[in-house]
Amino acid sequence: DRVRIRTALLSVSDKTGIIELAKALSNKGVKLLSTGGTHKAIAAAGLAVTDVSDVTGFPEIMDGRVKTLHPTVHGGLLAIRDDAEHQTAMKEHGIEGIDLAVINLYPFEEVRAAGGDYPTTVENIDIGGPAMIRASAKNHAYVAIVTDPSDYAELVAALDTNNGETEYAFRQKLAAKAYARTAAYDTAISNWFAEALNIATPQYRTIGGILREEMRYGENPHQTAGFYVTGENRPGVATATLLQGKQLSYNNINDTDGAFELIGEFSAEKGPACAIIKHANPCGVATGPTLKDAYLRALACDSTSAFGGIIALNQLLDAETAEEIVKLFTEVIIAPEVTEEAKAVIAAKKNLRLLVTGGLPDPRSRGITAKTVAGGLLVQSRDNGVIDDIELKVVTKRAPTATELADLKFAYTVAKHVKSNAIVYAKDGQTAGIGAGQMSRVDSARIAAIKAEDAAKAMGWAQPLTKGSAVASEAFFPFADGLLSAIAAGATAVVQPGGSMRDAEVIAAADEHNVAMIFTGMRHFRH
Ligand code: 93A
Repeated sequence: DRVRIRTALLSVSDKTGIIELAKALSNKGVKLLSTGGTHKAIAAAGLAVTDVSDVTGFPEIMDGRVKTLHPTVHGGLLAIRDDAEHQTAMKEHGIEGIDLAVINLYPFEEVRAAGGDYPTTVENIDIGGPAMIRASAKNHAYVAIVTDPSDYAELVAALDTNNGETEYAFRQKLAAKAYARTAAYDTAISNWFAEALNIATPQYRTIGGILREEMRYGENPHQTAGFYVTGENRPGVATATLLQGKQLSYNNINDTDGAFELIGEFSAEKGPACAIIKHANPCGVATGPTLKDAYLRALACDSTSAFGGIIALNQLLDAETAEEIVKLFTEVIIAPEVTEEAKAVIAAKKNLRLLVTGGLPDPRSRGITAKTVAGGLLVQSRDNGVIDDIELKVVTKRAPTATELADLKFAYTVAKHVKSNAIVYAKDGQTAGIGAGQMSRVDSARIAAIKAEDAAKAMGWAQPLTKGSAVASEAFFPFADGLLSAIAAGATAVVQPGGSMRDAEVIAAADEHNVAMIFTGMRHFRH
């Protein structure tokens, strides 16, 4: 099951390490075939290399769209070497076996990420490359296929060890990687189309991505993990630049994503805003006259839980805010931009990770979310509903005041990013108490109220912020009990989707306490 490499075909867009590899192969007496640009680079290095056109007897045509799509190339890659009929066909048509293919594709993903225009992006869809990769990988019984420049060294080492031959197990492994590559490539293409055409229908989307990095471990140390990127052109944890601190962990990435998706709801014109996240749930969110105020107000909601959390900011992080943040142990800070002064402040905390995104995600943008279930994947379009776009319905005798309405919208926006069942109390653009992830809505309401009392004690406030607050429930109150619990905590205004069989009961309970309630008609379950 060992195969001597006599002929190799090199066709690469990313020319990293290709000359060194060509030299090593050449030194082993391997005949090199290559396409236009790759041929030029190898020949320029003074190595003997044959142009694929000389093998096919056909020039590269149509700006290179057709260069390797030829029976001589594909026959050379696909022929079963010890099959008599295949041998006859090879002789009859002058086909030479190709034992090694080194191919990487037109940089579709890079062009897409750089926001290339439509025709440029389309032109970067590689056809011949994936065809050769898939052909070589299918025929891994005889052909070695290398698609990743970081595997060149291992290939050369393997040839060194095995006297110019490749082993079956090695070729198998390379083939597996090759199909992972072409699958990821086509996934990127299909998702680019879905984005370009603004389609969120599952049939037009594929789930998958390119492995960006292997994590040290997953959610727990005994689990393996990797971070796959889909190439979506969206400011966030996948596209951010890590300015300092060690590699993000699995949990960091998950929490940071939650933090930044939440803060994306607060566009610049809404003024400074800050979200502090623990275990993918916010433990404090606030707006403020300055970013520092927003941070301190977010922190006040639950300063105990904020320890070791993730902090997301909706605008340029300045030194004053950074000075406050570094007083607390924080895992990650993520912001659209950071001043040089703020960078210097954060530099003092070596382990603190600082991520810069260059912008805020658009909460209205389409996209997909996915989760695994045993034997499958559940895929849905992003929850891109925004309360500002909803026609709100006042269902109680009393309508909310302007202040209450602002807080209702704020609370509802935060509740969208809290695991169900979610209850969020807010006052003056600051969360007062957050109840997350409970199996019962009443429990979420109660826990949020307890958290608000704890916060008042910790801050030395006369009373919790829930007194005179607005409260949001991300799904309807099935009974009046959850609402009554919120009213008992001091809420004077309520927002919820409505739609329960017992809406009338719930509305009556609100009216009885002179509480203003609005229905959104849009649920924000998050499980
Ligand atoms: O335009 S293609 O889809 N048609 C082809 O026949 C073909 N053959 C190789 N793209 C094709 N390639 C790709 O060209 C390879 O996958 C590689 O990315 C690139 C190398 O071109 P060059 O050697 O001219 O730089």
